[in-house]
Amino acid sequence: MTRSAAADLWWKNAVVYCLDVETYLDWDGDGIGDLRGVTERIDYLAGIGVSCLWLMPFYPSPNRDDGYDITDYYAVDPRLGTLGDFVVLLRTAKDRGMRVVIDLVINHTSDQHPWFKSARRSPRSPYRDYYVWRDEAPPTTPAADLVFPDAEDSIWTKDERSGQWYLHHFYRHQPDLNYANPAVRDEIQRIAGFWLELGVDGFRVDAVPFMVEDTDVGLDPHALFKDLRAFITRRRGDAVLLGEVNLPGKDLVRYFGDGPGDELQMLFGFPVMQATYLALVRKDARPLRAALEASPAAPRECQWARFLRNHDELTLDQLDDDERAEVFAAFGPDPGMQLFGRGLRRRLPPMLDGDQRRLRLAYSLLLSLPGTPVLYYGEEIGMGENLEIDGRMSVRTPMQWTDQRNGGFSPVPPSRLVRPAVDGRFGPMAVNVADQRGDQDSLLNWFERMIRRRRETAELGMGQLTLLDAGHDAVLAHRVDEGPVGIVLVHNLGDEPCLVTVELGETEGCELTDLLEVSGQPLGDGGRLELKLEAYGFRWFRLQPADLRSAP
Ligand code: TEU
Repeated sequence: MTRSAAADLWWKNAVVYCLDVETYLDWDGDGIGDLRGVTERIDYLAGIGVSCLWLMPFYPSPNRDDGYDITDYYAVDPRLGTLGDFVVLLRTAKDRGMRVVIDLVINHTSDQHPWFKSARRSPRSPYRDYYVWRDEAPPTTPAADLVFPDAEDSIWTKDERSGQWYLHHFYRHQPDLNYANPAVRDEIQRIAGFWLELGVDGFRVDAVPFMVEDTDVGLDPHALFKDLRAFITRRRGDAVLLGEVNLPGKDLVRYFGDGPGDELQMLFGFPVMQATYLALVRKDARPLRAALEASPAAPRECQWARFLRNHDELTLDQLDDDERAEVFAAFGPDPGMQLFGRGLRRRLPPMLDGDQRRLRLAYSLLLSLPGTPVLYYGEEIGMGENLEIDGRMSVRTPMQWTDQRNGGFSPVPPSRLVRPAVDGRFGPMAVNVADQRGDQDSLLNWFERMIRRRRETAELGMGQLTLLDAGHDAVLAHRVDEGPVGIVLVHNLGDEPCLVTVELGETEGCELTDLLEVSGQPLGDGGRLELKLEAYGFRWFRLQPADLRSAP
């Protein structure tokens, strides 16, 4: 694969970084992060190798679901800045070679959106059918269908004024939009078209599986997304749709679409993410191996988004009850660490008791699985969570820049912060950008080196996965081949060193380059890779014909 060809499919070798504007950096001194703060940190992000930002919702909102309840799709929450600030952020990012995708929250609006306020005023409102209504009392919602069981006992709520019930898969203040209505589909295209025209590079599409109910007679979600993809591609040829589709594998891959992929170019690999946690807990690679075996390769123009957590609860809803209980027991034994009966409201460093070996093993896996890595802000320095904050907000605390007040996030008194900072062992006094910048062995500098190596290894984004036999249940050995180049990776998830022998097949005339450290030629006779892995150790190699020129 030539680098130029890889560039055409930029999303296949991006390094994505998700941040929440309101918790990243408070530039105007009101205790709330803002767009200007993010702009001031673009060089920091470019410096660690981020090539694409994912900005969580920054639109006007009552903020009852942290901005995923929108009242105006064409504006910026005045607490966070202006459209002018947004354009400056975009241009600054682009100047550094960084793309920007934004959250497209189109399953629902806020109940304070003018459309819904009009719709509920009168059944004759032009916006009435922008939403989903029913006359008769709804059936009971199965518990498994309640996304927020702590707050809702049904996905329908009665609107007293009209006496009808309206659909809301999330909170009752988030009424679902009605995709059977062509006017809604037109509105969504206008919204996406507006932000594309401003210069965004695509969208993270929120809550995809909820947008079209299987009871929506005659409405095919895949037709809807083929339509949306065709639209964004007409407006911007290389714009990307990154879908939040938390479904099991067979249903999940359908959202890539048909052929080379004509729906969502990128999908979060929820099944592999969840299996990774089970493998980490068991110190056994087999759950991860099984998930990778069950996960089909993405179509040529599509890509798996690899992640270890997002801004929500760390969902383990695709594990079985015993497996989930196993992860809960190891990583979140206190019920206050668990959420919705399916997830954890913790970040990885506290779950691993700060063990840098295991942390780096986990993120080496994230960076080396075939796919595009997506980091959640603060992972690069090993931030923890603040369990004193309710629900999912425990992992959405202010970014930790220094060991000064509020971690350098804001100059205001702590009581005026948008959200309390983390305290203690994983808080800013111990974990912050400034301290780690100066320490070559810090997690931050480790990430910078590893992300650089990932970006120099485009085969990981373009190539085909083969799982290898390492002879140890604790070791995941895989290779990703693109043309004549094979990237070979071994990860020891166990807490004991082990001798690993991996058959690489025909290697006559090939050379093996150690991509992470200077080491001897572990390539034995007959294409056998033989090496010792420390506890939680990992190695990356490039195997290629000796006469082939390649990256350093
Ligand atoms: O989440 C959709 C959703 O279903 C999640 O709750 C998911 O089940 C869980 O995170 C496991 O992946 C999206 C946003 O990510 C979330 O923050 C919003 O609250 C929700 O949509 C409503 O917009």
